[in-house]
Amino acid sequence: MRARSAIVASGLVCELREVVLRDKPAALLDASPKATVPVLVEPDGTVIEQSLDIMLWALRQNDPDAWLPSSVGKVSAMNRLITDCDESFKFHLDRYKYPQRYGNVDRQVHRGHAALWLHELDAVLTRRSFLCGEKFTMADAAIAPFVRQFAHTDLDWFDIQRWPALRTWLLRWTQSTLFDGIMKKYPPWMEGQTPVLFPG
Ligand SMILES: N[C@@H](CCC(=O)N[C@@H](CS)C(=O)NCC(=O)O)C(=O)O
Repeated sequence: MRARSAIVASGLVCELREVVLRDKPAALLDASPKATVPVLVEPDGTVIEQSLDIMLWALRQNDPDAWLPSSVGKVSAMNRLITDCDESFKFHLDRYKYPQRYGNVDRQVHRGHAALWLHELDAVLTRRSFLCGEKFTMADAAIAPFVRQFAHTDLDWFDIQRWPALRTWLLRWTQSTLFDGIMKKYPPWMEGQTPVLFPG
């Protein structure tokens, strides 16, 4: 979702190869043995295998909506938010979602830790409409997919939390045309098929 968002925002068009994670094609493993998605292969064969790097790759070429921060201070603010998301929130989110994959940890404990950060985000979003200001930027696009995952793990619980600003922010994103564009489903890629373009 991160990579697709930035590609849509940049106006670039890529060939998209949808991968089913339990049946990874050899071409993915050849390009990127670490075998996670997304992976972007540039025309010269350079492989980019981190979602954030793919976002930067796209937005540094073209950023018509100014998703990238415009000052050093804003870069640090964005990096701090994304690092908190990827290093701490995601750790607890994974254990809240899949306690059995982590030795049957207590999912409520991890939900509690993750929720502390969501309280902080709600406080930020009470002061401004989006994470880094009054417009949607890379920080929102990078973080919203994980907040949505958290919400959908137990929607009834999420909905009764006192996070009005966070909920409004999430809803604005899930009701956007950007969200529709990145959620479009594609059949799994097969060797030799006609290339599928994204956005298509
Ligand atoms: N840090 C990587 C994480 C990528 C990642 O973990 N992707 C998941 C899917 S969202 C994956 O490919 N998992 C491998 C698997 O389930 O086999 C990034 O942001 O690109």
